[in-house]
Amino acid sequence: MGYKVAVVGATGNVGREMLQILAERSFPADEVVALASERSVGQVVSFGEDDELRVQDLSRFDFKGIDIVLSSPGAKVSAAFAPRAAEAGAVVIDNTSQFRMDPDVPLVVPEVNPGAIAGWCKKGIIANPNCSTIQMVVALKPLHDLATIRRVVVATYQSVSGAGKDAMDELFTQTRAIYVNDPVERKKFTKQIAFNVIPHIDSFMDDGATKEEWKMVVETKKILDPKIKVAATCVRVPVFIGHSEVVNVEFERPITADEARRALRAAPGVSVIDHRVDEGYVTPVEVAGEDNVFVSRLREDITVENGLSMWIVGDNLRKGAALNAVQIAETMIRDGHL
Ligand code: 11C
Repeated sequence: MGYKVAVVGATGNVGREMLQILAERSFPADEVVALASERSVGQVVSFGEDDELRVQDLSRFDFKGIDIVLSSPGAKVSAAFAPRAAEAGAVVIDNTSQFRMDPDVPLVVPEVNPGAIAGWCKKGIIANPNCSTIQMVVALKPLHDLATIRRVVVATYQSVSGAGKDAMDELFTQTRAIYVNDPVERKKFTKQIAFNVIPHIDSFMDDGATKEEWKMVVETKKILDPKIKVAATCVRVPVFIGHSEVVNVEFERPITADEARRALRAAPGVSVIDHRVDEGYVTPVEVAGEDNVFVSRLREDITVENGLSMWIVGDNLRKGAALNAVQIAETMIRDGHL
């Protein structure tokens, strides 16, 4: 017998990807329900190549009988519906920032801390980390196991799909407007995004960091190791899908680029494409639609003790969001939690 699955936020970028990935991976579901806010009710969303689902109203939906909820509706919506769904007996795997730092909610990347899933029963909720954190910790985990990471300095180059469908439209519309000499209109982004980069993702905090940067710091500590220091600068770039990161790491012990490459090649969820020639590295347009996190440009950094630099790229909608959530559900089934 299969599971009953509900996808919340089914009309959004991540919700659509969740439905696609459930179908693609033949997730053992007897029934899949698409839920969203009242204004999307009646819309039809694709489920795999051949099927379609009619969107139902989240606010009126009775979660009784649902086993697994995969959700990405926005933090406020999750705050309101997730406890209700968990109360009705479902496990909620939530992709928003709402529950990530709750000590009673595990924050999980299956390749990194699958053991944390056991804590799901405290609230019936598991949090999916932020996309820029996920792809970084997948690559850092095997290196941490090898030489113990002390400090990470990361700069991100994040695609507009992380900010939703409207943001993707804004990049397209602005790019077109510039080509045809129309006025450039801003809606979602605080500055022009076409042919530009914006060092600002999510809201500003009191210390001058943005919330996106703060998330990379605290989520890395919760998932990988509270002792790791992280300095992050998050930047939006005019790329549709795929986040990239320049990551500089300081370790406790010496580690060569060759050792790191070998460890990364053996690690789950990582592909190393690192040839020191033209085209011997990976860019975001090449990883859109891929499941793995890709590492290129690995090299020793001799300006610090035991330092390495690298370039990490991942599909932010897949491993950075929907795929990670589905993998959490798959791990729960494999390990007998469901
Ligand atoms: C972005 N990382 O690229 C964000 C999107 O906390 O889940 C995901 C925000 C979050 O804009």
